Amino acid sequence: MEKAVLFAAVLCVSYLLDTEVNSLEQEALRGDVFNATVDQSKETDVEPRGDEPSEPEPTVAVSDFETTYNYVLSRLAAMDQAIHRLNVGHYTLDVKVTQLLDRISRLDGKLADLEDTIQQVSLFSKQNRKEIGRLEGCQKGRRMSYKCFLVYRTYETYAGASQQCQERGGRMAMPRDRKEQEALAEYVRNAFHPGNWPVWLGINDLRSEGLYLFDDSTRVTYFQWRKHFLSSQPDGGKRENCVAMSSDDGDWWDNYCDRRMYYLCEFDI
Ligand SMILES: [Ca+2]
Repeated sequence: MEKAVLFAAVLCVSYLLDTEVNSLEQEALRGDVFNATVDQSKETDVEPRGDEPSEPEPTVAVSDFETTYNYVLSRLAAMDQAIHRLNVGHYTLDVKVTQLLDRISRLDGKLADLEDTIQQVSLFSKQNRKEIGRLEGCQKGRRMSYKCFLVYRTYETYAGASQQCQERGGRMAMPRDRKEQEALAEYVRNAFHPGNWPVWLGINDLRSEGLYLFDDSTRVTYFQWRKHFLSSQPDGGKRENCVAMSSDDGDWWDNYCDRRMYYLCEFDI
């Protein structure tokens, strides 16, 4: 009885061992196949084992690689062509930029010439205006032995009148003695008769109150202030620093310099 039980146990253990060994062999076999696949993917000249699939997997990998390789080559060729076209375009652009710079340089030269011409024309224009002003002053105005007076019937401040006279080639009227004062008074009276208008002379005490200077900064020595018991001049103090002549009697009045009125210019003969 004991022998029978022992024999059964030995059979059972033997069966279990066989089963386990078969299982291990199968696992080992799968491991070999896996290793062989990996090796063949690395080295294509290794022969596959007889009981394994021989061709598909390595062939597919090589084919993909070739396809990718060819694609990369074609892209490189396309890029090479694109770079060539860019180089050609760059060269063309460079030539055009050089041509454009040449044209701009020539235009700059012409523009400089044009500016010179405009400046010359402007200078001639100013000189002509002065020449015309001098001719007009002596043709239309009051001519004395060495200068001419002319009245202008446009409203200007003292400073504006001074500028206008100079642009016409003259200066503000500066009666320097009794003879000039009387000639100027007669001219202005006749010009506005029978009206009475104030007209700027080139006399002011802008620099120092009470110190009257002509517009060319020379000292005034002869005066023709209005003398009247109601309104003797000058009476404006520091508020009124520019001098005008009244056209009816030729007397002088001090006025606000910003007041706008007619003005007298004088011109050298
Ligand atoms: Ca004054």
